[in-house]
Amino acid sequence: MKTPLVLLAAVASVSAHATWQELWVGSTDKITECTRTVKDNTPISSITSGDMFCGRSPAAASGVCDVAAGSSLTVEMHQQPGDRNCKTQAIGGQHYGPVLVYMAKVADAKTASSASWFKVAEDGYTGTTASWGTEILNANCGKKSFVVPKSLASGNYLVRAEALALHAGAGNQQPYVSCFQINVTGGGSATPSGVSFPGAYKTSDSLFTKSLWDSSFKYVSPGPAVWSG
Ligand SMILES: *[C@@H]1O[C@H](CO)[C@@H](O)[C@H](O)[C@H]1NC(C)=O
Ligand SMILES: [Cu+2]
Repeated sequence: MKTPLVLLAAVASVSAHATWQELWVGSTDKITECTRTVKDNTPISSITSGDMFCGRSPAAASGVCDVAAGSSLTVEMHQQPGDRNCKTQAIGGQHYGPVLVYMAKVADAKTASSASWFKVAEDGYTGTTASWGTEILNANCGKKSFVVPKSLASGNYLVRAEALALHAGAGNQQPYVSCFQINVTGGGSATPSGVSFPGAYKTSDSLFTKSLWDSSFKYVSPGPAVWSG
């Protein structure tokens, strides 16, 4: 009786899709005040899709959250809108893959529709059990914290959170992306140059051409190195 098991597994993996939803500024829960909320928890169809910019049909938020340069931000992912129950995995099933956070300076965080992104955080894979970024995310109730570099110039930015699930094998990546609208205050003079989305990832990148289930799989960080200021 193998068929029912296969069907169960398929259902579980569908319901395990997820979205980035909430933002914390330091210890203040901003909920979705500054979140460009995406349409639903379905992954982006391809790493070269236009949806790689800020996710699938995002709605601009009414808010722009002030964040002091050098302080902490936390992005938060869950399977269903508004369900922050830590008993439910943030991104369930076997959604193994890195968790990445990018930022980009923009003129107006509420309206920006193009940007040059630099990477501020990455939980990749160190080759051991439970060391995938998505597994670390699940262990932290969907929360990924990072520091807004102290030297970064003040002004409006988009924060782009990404979980890049690789479990479906070579050529079948499942990117989950949302953006957050922030205003960096008290910053320095750094204006790091960046990459575009779509554009930063190529289907020919080694991370995407070999299945993580292959014994010779090696984790190669997608996109640029982390810029820490
Ligand atoms: C960003 O912060 C600066 C400094 O506090 C403030 O003058 C400016 O109005 C803020 N901009 C937005 C869009 O919130
Ligand atoms: Cu999924």
